[in-house]
Formats: sequence, C-alpha cells, structure tokens
Amino acid sequence: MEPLTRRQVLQIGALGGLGVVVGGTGLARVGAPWTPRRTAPGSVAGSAGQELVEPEVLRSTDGRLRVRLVAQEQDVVVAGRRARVLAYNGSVPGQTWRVGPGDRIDVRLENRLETPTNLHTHGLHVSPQGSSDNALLSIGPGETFDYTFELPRDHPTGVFWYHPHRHGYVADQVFAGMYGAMVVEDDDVDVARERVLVVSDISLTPDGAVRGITPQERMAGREGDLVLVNGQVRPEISARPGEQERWRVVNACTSRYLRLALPGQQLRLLGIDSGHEAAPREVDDVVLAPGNRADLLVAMSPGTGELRTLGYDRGEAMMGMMSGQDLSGPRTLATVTVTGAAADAARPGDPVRPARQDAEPDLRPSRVDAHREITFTMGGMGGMGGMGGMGGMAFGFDDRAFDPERIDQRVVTDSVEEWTIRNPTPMNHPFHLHVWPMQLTAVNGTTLTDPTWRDVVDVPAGGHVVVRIRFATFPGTTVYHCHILDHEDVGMMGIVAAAN
Ligand SMILES: [Cu+2]
Repeated sequence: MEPLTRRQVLQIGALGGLGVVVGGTGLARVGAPWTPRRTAPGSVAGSAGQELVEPEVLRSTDGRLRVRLVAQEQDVVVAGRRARVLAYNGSVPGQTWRVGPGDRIDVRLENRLETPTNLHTHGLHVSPQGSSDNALLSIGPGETFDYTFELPRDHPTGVFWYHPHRHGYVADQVFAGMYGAMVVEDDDVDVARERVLVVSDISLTPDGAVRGITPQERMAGREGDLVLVNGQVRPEISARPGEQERWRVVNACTSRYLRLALPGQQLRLLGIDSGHEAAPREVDDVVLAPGNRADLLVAMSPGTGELRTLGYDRGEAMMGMMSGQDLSGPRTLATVTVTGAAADAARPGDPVRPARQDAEPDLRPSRVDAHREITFTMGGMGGMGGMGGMGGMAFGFDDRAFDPERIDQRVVTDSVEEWTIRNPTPMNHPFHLHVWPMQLTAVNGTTLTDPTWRDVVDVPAGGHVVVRIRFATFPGTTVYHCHILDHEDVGMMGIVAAAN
C-alpha cells in the first residue's frame, strides 16, 4: 500500500496525452478460447433468453461481515461466453454484500492484477481515512490490504456498490468487470421476492478479451457494445401475476446513462441512492446516471414485456463534433414474462411503509455556513503542461486537473455548505461526492419541491445544479469527481478535506 503521488498522476496524464488506443488494463489479448453458447435465432448474444442469475450473497452476522476479495484477471462467463475479464472473486458482477446500519465490514483485498487498484464503498457514509473508504490509497500488484468499514448506527438504508477507485485505472478496471452491489437493509417492505440487478456494459473482442478504446471514446466516456444485467445479455425475468417484487438496480456502467422503463408493468420508486421517497411513487421511467442506484417496486401483471433503457441525451464531447457514437441510446436490458396462476401471497397496491432511514434531515431550513462554486472544465486549460490532457483536451474542475497533493476545498466538520456546480461544457457530467450525501435543491434554476438526496448528481450540459451538504461525523480527506470514469481518470477530480 502506498499513497498516490503527484509523479504517478503525471505519468497517467502523459499516457492520456499520447492518445493510446488500448487502455491501461494490461489485458491479455490471447489465450482465452472463444466458446459461444448456442443462441436462439435473432438473439443478441449468448445469454439472451436465459433466466436471470443473481450474484452470490454475503450477509453479515452479529453485526459483522468479513469478505476476502480477490481481484484477478481470469476467464469468466460474461454475456453467455467465456471472456478474459477483471473480476472480484471470479464473478461478474462480484458478490452482493448485505449488511445493516451499525455493522462493520472487514475486507481483505488481494490485488492479483498487473495494475494498482483499491476499493471504494460507493455511497456509504463511513470514514474516508486510514483503511476505511480511502480513495487515495494505492494497492500495488501482488499486495494485500485490510479494509475496515464501520457503518454508523443511523446509516441510511438502501442499495450501494463497491468498485475500484485507483486514479488512472478506474474506468479500465470497472469496464473490465470489477463491481458488486451492497445493500444496507431495512425490514419494511413486504414483497414476493427481491432482486439485485447490476447493470453494466463491456466490449469484447472476437477472442474474448476486453476491447481497448480510442481517444475519442475516452473523451466521450466509453460505452460498451454489450449492456449486461448481472453479467448477462437480455436475461429473462419470470414472475406470476399479482406478485410484487423489489428491484435494487445499480448503474455500474463506466459512462452510460440509463433511463429505465418497464412498459406494461407498474413501477414504483422507493428511492434513489440513499434518498427515500416519502411514499412509493409511481413512475414511467427512472434516470440513473453512472453510479446512481434505484430501489423499485414492481407489480407484476400478466404478459410479456421488456425492461428497457429508453435512451438519454448526454451531449457530445465537442460541440458540433459527430463522434459517430450512439451515446446512451435505447437498449433492451431484460425480458419480463409474467404467467401462471395468480399468486395469493401477492398484494399489489398494498400500502408499503416507507423505508426506515433517510440520509439526513432536510437541509433547506438550515443555516448555510459557506457557499462554494465548482465548475467542470474540459479544454481551454493552456499552461497545464499536458497534465490531465488528452489530445488537446484537458479535464478537471476550475481549470485544474486532479493533483493528489493539493486540497481543493477545505470544509468544517458538521458545517452545512451550499455548492453550486456549473457545467459550461457541451456534455452532461455526473458529479459524485464521497462519504457525505448531497441534497439536490435546484437544477438549472428550478427549485425542487421534495427533499432529494443523491450521491451522484447529473449536471446538465450548459447548466448548473445547487446542492446542500452537511459534512457530518467524519473528519478526513476524500474526493469529488465526474462519474464518467474516463473523465475522472484523466483529471476530473478534486480533493475535499474536512476538519474541525
Ligand atoms: Cu465527465
């Protein structure tokens, strides 16, 4: 283990500036046999039509979850075929961790990759210091590191996820398969079954390796050719009429926005990220920026339908430049078949008590201790010496690329701040703050009426958002960044330090 240094970051920036076509994963392009399964006519890929499989579940007992987490390049079945990916414990996605508020999670991370890595518990309100959710650690190839995450007793319930966060390698490692879901449980929703749906994307070469990307793809934020649900392409979800299910959906895509819809079935939103609706709210679709999660109730009506992303316009990397990429376009994610005898256990429309704990009390009536403005910047950063640069483009905040030795924002523990986050660029950027949830209060000047908690906030192209943050509980140093992970890797990240 070592702290990230300025020299390492400069090396990463230089790499970006060369416009290399293949990413830094060091993935082998040979050796993995390509063994497609027999596919149904017209199917997109091998796993279409197969029943949805869920990741293995690891559950805490007596307030404690111990996880041995091996990060390794290996052959794993993805999209119904053998592929050479980067995986946690040999599966894509990794195992689902289920814990409760107040629990402690001990993770022994073994890095068997050829590149450095680390571990981020996305959305958890835990310490950013030491061996907790410390995004500034670097665990080298061959090294092992023991993490401990202690959730406060009042930790919000909801769906979260874990993934690597070693600056310069994040997009390559997540894209290649390193992610898993975490659920901080409540006990308040009565459903026939609960499912975890980890949506991700990946591109595979004919020989089963993860495809490298072009500088243009990195600039826009890479999107995979295959969109996966729990590592499968268009799996089938089966239910009986009248059943009510709870779906925990994670957008683990490197850059792809999702606009989820399930035409023909009733979708009700319980919450997004650690934010909870006051009561389940019927929705036609749910937008998830990269990193966002949704907690949904689905009332199953007879028939066959599709879980789709309807497509989301997230702009273009350069004004007027036709990249030829269909960014975040419409896709079918899964098929849903509801047949058989009506389930008597099912009570669609039954009142469901709201989930137990919200992230924070509403901050709008609070006194604001400080105001801040943070601006996404792409390009126009002459004099940066190529740091964070990419073929003439430079990515950062406030005209500066990420520097692990520079503190960008100093805040006071337990103070309340209001941040205006501006995006003058021609594409949307999802703004993610570690450790402390953000209350979104306005988008492009329109004030939100309901308390809206997020840990990833989409900032529209040419627009701005206002969030309030209470820097509660934990002193320490952590990061905010763009959750288009290619952008983060080339410098769209800053450091926030909280101290008394
Ligand atoms: Cu971005």
